[in-house]
Amino acid sequence: MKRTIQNTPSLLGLAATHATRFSAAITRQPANSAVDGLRTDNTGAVDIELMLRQHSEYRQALQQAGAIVTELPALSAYPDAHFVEDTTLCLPNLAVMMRPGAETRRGEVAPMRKVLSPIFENIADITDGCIEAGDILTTPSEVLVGLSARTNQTGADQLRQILNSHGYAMRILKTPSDVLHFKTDCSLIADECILSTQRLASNGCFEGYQTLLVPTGEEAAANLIRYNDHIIMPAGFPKTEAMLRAKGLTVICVANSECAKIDGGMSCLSLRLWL
Ligand code: CIR
Repeated sequence: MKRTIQNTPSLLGLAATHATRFSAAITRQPANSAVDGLRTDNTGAVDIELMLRQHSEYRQALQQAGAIVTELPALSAYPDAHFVEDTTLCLPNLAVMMRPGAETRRGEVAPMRKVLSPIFENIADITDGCIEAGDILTTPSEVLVGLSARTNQTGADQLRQILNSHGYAMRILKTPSDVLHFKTDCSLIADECILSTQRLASNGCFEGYQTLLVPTGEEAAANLIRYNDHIIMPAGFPKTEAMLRAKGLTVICVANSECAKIDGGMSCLSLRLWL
């Protein structure tokens, strides 16, 4: 049964599970080459200085939410490498290294594996097909994977095998065709509540969850993160911000104009984990 929250702040209360409660985060400094990051539309030149300032604000927001942040050095050979989320699915006691569908991004994975090896007891690798973790939404009870131009059935099937062998349930869904990643259009905002665009939620994929729809015209606000008891969202979406605050959530807004030009949002910029 699909439920839509009307006015129940208590349902969005304190973060309690591995899907919302973390202690650490990993980010990577944008390289000067980030101006050449992959993009679907040309919405203007990227201002690298401004991107660096916005990235620094993003790290501060994570710290304000309680994260110990490790900032990795820029990788100039990989213009999209600061979108660290796409390289790895992090779960308690398990990291799964992705195999990006974008060939120019495949080389980002090995350096991240090196960083994570001392942290995770179990590390698995996607070796067949392709999958980017921007297409993966972790909830307390399952892992949702949206097939997209970057994530195919073969990659998703291999991930399912890995996850099932570690006791995690996984469900395969579809990302709308004109949307880059599954999580471009949705976020977990509380342990049982998903914020989604209408176009994604309308296919019924979130049945069983409380769902909150992003106000029309603010679809780009659907990608945000819940980190402990804070929501970190992009600045410039007043209706979404007001809606979340009205539900009792503590919101931090971070300017994201420059990453947005190369299709990056709040979740892409960090790996969230437990140390
Ligand atoms: C790309 O196209 O791969 C990057 N320019 C943006 C990646 C955004 N990552 C994400 O949504 N998880």
